[in-house]
Amino acid sequence: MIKSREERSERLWDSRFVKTIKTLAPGSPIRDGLENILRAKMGALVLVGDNPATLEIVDGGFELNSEYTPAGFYELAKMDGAIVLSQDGKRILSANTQLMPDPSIPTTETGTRHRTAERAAKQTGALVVAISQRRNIITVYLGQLRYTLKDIPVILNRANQALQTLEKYRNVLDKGLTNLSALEFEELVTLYDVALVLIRAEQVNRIAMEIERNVIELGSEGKLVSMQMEELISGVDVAALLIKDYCNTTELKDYELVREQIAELPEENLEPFTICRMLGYGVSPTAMDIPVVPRGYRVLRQISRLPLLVGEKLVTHFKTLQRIYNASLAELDEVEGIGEVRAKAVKDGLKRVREQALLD
Ligand code: 3AT
Ligand code: 3AT
Ligand code: MN
Repeated sequence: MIKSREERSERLWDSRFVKTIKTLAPGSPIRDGLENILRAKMGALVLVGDNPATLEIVDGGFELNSEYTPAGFYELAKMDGAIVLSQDGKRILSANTQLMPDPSIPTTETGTRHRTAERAAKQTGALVVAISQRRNIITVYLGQLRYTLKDIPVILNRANQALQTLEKYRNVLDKGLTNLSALEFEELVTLYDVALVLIRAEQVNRIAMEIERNVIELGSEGKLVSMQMEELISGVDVAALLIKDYCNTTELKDYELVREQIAELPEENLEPFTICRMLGYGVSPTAMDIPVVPRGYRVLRQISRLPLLVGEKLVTHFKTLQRIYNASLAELDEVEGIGEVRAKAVKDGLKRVREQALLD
């Protein structure tokens, strides 16, 4: 299975870190408590974890073991020291404690609260959150990672700008895809055409992934952005379909490999020559305009109510889009999963997609 956009975005953004950001996102109980402290212009040091190795660095304070509530958490933050929460964040284990991580662990922070937070996270691998009283910011330490939570308006602003970029790129991609469809039906596609559209599709994916991260960080404040994004990207992964149509191999697992390679390409390498090579063509940078023919996966997806599996059977049987297009009703009927009615639907559907593409 080709990985969904969200899964890929999580992989690029360490999955444990993403989970942490979700538990600290607006609308979550822990974030509510942290915001109360921030608004009251207080500071805080919070250790989240309950395994013995983590609790080893906790000294003194009061044992509580009571249910976590944002209000209770806020009251306890009025005391000096650190608050310790259970791993799931559901209980307040102790308050007014002193954290004593190994002082030889390097830290780049200056104040004692933040130096302690960074060391404690590095030593235990646990989540430690520090609220700076002086600077009014929340810093998250997770193992070796350090991240400052951004103000919601700042993220919202960034997300909205990204949405505008996404819309522009999406329009360019759509034009490219329609143009490609026209070339496909006229058998005039070159490898270079494919590479260009594939790059556009990947760019749309990348912006969408960036917005996805913003949505995660926005928590309950991110619903509108999320809805707008879903509207701008269709459910199908066009890049994956282009690879299935043109990749110089018929092994399904190779398609997925190519998809991942392209997803991991650094921005500066996202250019036609690299893409052509990844698709399995031994071309030179000056000779990428070789003719290629599509298998038809992408165009078949544009026929409404044609199940994915039936489309794949068609490609397996006929090998190219052109052959499917030229097949008679009787020939289409021979394919497993295709009867008289569906054969007609395929024929009409392809005719419609072709006319549409040649019209634009
Ligand atoms: P107060 O009674 O609140 O003044 P306290 O013993 O409760 O003192 P705090 O935890 O409030 O102490 O810490 C106050 C400041 O003391 C914070 C930090 O700047 C400084 N401090 C505490 N421990 C150390 C340390 N080990 N090294 C350097 N500075 C420290
Ligand atoms: P601010 O940005 O000033 O809030 P800071 O990193 O400069 O934080 P401070 O030295 O001012 O830190 O200390 C502020 C408080 O942090 C004092 C104490 O309540 C808490 N704190 C500092 N070190 C520890 C520790 N090892 N364990 C528990 N609490 C600590
Ligand atoms: Mn300070």
